[in-house]
Amino acid sequence: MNHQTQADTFDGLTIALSKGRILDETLPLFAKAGITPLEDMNKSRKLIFQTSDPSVRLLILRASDVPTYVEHGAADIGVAGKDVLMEYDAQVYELLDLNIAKCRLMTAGVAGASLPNRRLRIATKYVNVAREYFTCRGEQVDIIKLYGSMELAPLVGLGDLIVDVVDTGNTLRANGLEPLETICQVSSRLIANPASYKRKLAQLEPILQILETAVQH
Ligand code: PRT
Ligand code: MG
Repeated sequence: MNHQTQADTFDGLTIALSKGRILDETLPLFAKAGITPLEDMNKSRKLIFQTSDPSVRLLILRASDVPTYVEHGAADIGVAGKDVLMEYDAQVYELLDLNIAKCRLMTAGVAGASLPNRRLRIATKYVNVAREYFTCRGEQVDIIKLYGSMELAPLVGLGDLIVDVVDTGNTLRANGLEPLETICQVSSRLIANPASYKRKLAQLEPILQILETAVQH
């Protein structure tokens, strides 16, 4: 099903990306497939970018909105972290592990602190991931939903533990926290709208082949 607006007459390939580390690591991959934005995406305030390939355009979204745009066909393909895909469970195809923006979903708590002997409170933006993780371990917890700066929460008594993505762990340590358990490894994935994948396969296939080769080397 395609929910694009009447005003949107573009019939090429629309690719959803997010600013920051995913953009920085994805653009060199798409460049190998001949797709380069016509202006510097990190400097511009625009949200839609034409590329060197007139039949391909790029969208810049919040990382957590990428699966939603792709699920609804507003973007044909996109790049999203496995953490985001696990949390939001969008109906999209996961085509390729791009092996970029790698990190881990982890639990973390105040360094050296012992956990209280009662039902734990978990502060996180990954509420579904956290609930499933603790349920699988047979632990009943209360989840507190946050939208960012999770590292602050346990320092001021909002939750006993956090669930967040961790790369070097420097942000945790800078805030007096320590990483505890790894929930899973995370990398960014190329995702596709199922209908777009069938309808635009001819345009997609050569791009997929180049990306596949690029991430193997
Ligand atoms: O910022 P916004 O709320 O819009 O969204 P976001 O923070 O989810 O987006 P962004 O661009 O920061 O991250 C996009 C994706 O990058 C995530 O969904 C992950 O898949 C992936 N990724 C890889 C990371 C990291 N590494 C990472 N280190 N996302 C976030 N971080 C954070 C980490 O939580 C810590 O606060 O970066 C900070 C530095 O990490 P350390 O451990 O190296 O100190
Ligand atoms: Mg961020």
